[in-house]
Amino acid sequence: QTAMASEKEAALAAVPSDSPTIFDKIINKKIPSNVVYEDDKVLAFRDIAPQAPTHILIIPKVKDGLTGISKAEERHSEILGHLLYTAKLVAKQEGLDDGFRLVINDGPKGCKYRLYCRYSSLVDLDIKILVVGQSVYHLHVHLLGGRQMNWPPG
Ligand code: IU
Repeated sequence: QTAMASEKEAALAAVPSDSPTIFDKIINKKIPSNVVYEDDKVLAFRDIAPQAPTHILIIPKVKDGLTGISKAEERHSEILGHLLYTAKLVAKQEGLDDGFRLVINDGPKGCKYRLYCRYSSLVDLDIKILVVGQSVYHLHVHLLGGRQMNWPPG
């Protein structure tokens, strides 16, 4: 642990684009992640900023234009079904027998939240980021559980 701790605040508004995202590096294992389920079509890993005791992202390994659910075409029906079926399998694997929530945020108005990250590998840095909108343009299904979920979600 580093002795010095500093704090930085930034705003992140990701631009919708079909370019590779950090999720490609997670799929290719260039960036480590906590994988909980994997098959030839999908990957499920723990969210780095969990919003519930269980917070897992389920993503297609091949993006095929699916930057978000709003870009879905008829040809994506099979992978979309497989993502939801995988969410059910992972929920079971995580012991979420009393309930859970699946979320897909889409586009600039799909989501807004304050994210707190701690980077301690090189420097001890706390970062507060105001995330406005979907932040990673590679379709992902959030699986949230382990606590009572509220409605409306805000
Ligand atoms: P979105 O608003 O649905 O686009 O949120 C993206 C999610 O991806 C968010 O919950 C982040 O904490 C999460 N995430 C991650 O788990 N690992 C990463 O390297 C990055 C984002 I960047």
